[in-house]
Amino acid sequence: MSFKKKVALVFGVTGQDGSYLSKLLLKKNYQVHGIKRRSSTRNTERIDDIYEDINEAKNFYLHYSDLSDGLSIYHLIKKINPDEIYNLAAQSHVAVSFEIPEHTMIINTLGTLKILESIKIINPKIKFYQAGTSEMFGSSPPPQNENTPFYPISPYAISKLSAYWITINYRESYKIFACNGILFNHESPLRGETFVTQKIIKGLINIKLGKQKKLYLGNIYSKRDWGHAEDFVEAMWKMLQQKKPDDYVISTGKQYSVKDFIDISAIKLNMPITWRGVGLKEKAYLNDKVVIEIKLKYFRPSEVSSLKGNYNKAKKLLKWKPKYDIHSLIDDMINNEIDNFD
Ligand code: NAP
Ligand code: G4F
Repeated sequence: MSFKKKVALVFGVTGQDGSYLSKLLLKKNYQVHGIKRRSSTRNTERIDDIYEDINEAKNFYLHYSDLSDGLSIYHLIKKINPDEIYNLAAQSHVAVSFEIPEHTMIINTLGTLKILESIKIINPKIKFYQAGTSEMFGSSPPPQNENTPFYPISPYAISKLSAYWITINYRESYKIFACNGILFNHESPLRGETFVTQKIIKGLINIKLGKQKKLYLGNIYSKRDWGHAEDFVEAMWKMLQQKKPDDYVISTGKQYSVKDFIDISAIKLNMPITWRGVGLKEKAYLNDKVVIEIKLKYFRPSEVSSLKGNYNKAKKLLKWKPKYDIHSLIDDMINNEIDNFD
């Protein structure tokens, strides 16, 4: 008996989630195609290890494209004709979206439209996953679930909410198996360096080992529901294996402030910091030396102050729950950073 290998196409393969998802799919014996965009420096660091594994490398293919380039998206989908498409590609930084709102919309919103329109024309049987976000809830108070009203308050969140509705529209109008994941923050050792968790971990370790004097941050009182990317990509895959397409909140159900994240990390690193001052003058001290300062430039024009997801629907229908908690997440990030410290 021979089984046909499933084929997946991953947009955003070079990102944090793209790397974890590709590895998961390869373990499940998929053939994985990834879209990478042209850049002047290498952008494949997060997936280089796949090529080093002979078994994985033979099922892994990279192609150049870009979410701004509708024709290349169309031609690749036609050539590969995958069973499943995961759209993880995005201008994913909320603060940056205030600086480049037009680009954020073009990539996050119209890019999603380009993929779905190609699926509609080429093969509406291709299943589609859209990377939605808890940022879409914006100023709607926690706990947030699939029925919570959306109130996006950044260009990023608005671009993603529009992509969310485009995905639903193609599901309802053309019967495409299209799902929105509404994922709360998820981190890992592969998290980009300008997101707050990785900035804190790297900053504290650099300070401890004498490579950096201070860490500068913005609003340390906003609260997030932080999970681990390894857990969350499994939920993406599970959504596409259901009988019916649907939308799901994926989260841990626990909430911590940025300051909590700093304090937990500092304790784990054996750095007994103390806080003094308020507002922009609040500072963290280590042995009477200032190690963390607050900088106005890291504040956003509008801030999502409180996110905490209720993932009951995913637990019930996808049989999904997170394995990592905040402690095992931070341990993983710290251990990885220390192992790779140079
Ligand atoms: P990430 O690390 O920033 O990765 C984004 C990916 O998109 C990268 O591969 C990037 O390529 C690619 N990309 C950016 N612009 C592109 C373009 N114009 N054309 C093609 N590819 C482009 O993000 P992530 O944390 O893995 O998140 C994955 C997705 O989930 C994103 O859509 C994000 O918005 C969404 N999301 C993330 C979280 C989270 O907490 N991580 C939560 C909810 C939703 P380069 O490597 O070349 O930059
Ligand atoms: O790490 P962040 O930049 O993540 P944010 O804005 O919550 O967005 C991430 O999660 C979303 C899901 O909810 C994704 F859709 C999105 O793609 C991205 O992955 O900031 C977290 C919090 C914010 O409140 C921010 O204001 O940390 C605060 N913060 C304080 N100081 C900082 C800093 N954020 C960053 N990036 N840098 C700082 O220095």
